[in-house]
Amino acid sequence: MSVAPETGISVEELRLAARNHAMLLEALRWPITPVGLHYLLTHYDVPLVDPTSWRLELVGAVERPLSFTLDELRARPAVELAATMECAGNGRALLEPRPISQPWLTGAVGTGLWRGAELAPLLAEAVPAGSAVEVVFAGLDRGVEGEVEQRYERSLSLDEATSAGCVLAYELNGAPLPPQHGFPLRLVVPGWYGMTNVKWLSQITVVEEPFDGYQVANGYRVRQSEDEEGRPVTRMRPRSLMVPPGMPEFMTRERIVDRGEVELEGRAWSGRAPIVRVEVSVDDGGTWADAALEPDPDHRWAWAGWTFTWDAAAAGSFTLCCRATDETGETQPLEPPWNLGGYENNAVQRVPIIVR
Ligand SMILES: Nc1nc2c(c(=O)[nH]1)N[C@H]1C(S)=C(S)[C@@H](COP(=O)(O)O)O[C@H]1N2
Ligand SMILES: [Mo]
Repeated sequence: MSVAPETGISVEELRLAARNHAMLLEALRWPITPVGLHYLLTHYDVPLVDPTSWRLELVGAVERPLSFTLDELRARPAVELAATMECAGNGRALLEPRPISQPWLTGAVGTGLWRGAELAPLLAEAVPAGSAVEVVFAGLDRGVEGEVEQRYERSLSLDEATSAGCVLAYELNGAPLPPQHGFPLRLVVPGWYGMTNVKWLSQITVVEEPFDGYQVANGYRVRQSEDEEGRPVTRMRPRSLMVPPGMPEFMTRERIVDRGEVELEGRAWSGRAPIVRVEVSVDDGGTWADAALEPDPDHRWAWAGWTFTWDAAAAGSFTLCCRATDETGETQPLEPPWNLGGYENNAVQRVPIIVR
């Protein structure tokens, strides 16, 4: 991963940004993100998959290797899971110097209603060997990254794979998965950053040594330089976003509202622990006041809504911010800690606004 001195966005970054779109922030109004508005991130190409010949293989260090057709998976007991998913690189383009990769601002997030078969009982039926340590999930997409040709693959510890509530999803928001979100099957790991939610899933391999594939050993590590081993990116840090209030100016997208009470609203999530507090600042993080938080206890893994009434009594220019705190006590920072890959930037969102 290279790092840009503070120059403009390159054609390569623009090419990535035009393929991998963010969620429009006004879509925070929906508790479940409409499919076309969910963010999208695909490292290589979206594969064309023939669902009649496709199989999910569960192999490796297991007593009983298993193979499923799509119909066989659909015939198993189904679960439905509302889960917020955020790309680990969300906020990358706001770091200085800018790590060169998909140049996300703040919108690489969405909440899907995923339906599918639970992973844990499938693993239990295969009976992992006593020496098994991890489970590797492989997609059908291929590419070259960091000069390594690979399929997109990520691993989880056997413990996490059986206890995290993972779902092998074949539906999103009540319809079969669309091609770009992983048709015919994807892994959904509630609470983890997006990279672990492997799309176009075709093989699950139980292994007896820690997996050292590119997306685990090289990608998605928090480190300051290439020679550092760093630590792996795992669960989503607390974050909140607001629906941009009022109306935008076309080019700058600066917000414009009329004087008086302004209803602010947004969503907050953390993959580590439930959100316990959201605060709003109308003076660029100088002072903070509590927002009303509306978590949905039935959907722990989906973002929680929040609202705040701002009495915008005086005309002028303001910077609105929001910040979330989860039950571990972790709060979003005002300034993002930098790392080479530009991961886990959960710094508070800043929304410039003119009151007229
Ligand atoms: N097979 C495969 N799975 C993948 C990816 C990929 O490129 N290939 N991208 C990952 C990353 S980095 C993210 S953030 C999420 C994005 O999921 P979405 O495009 O459905 O929003 O998928 C993950 N799963
Ligand atoms: Mo991602």
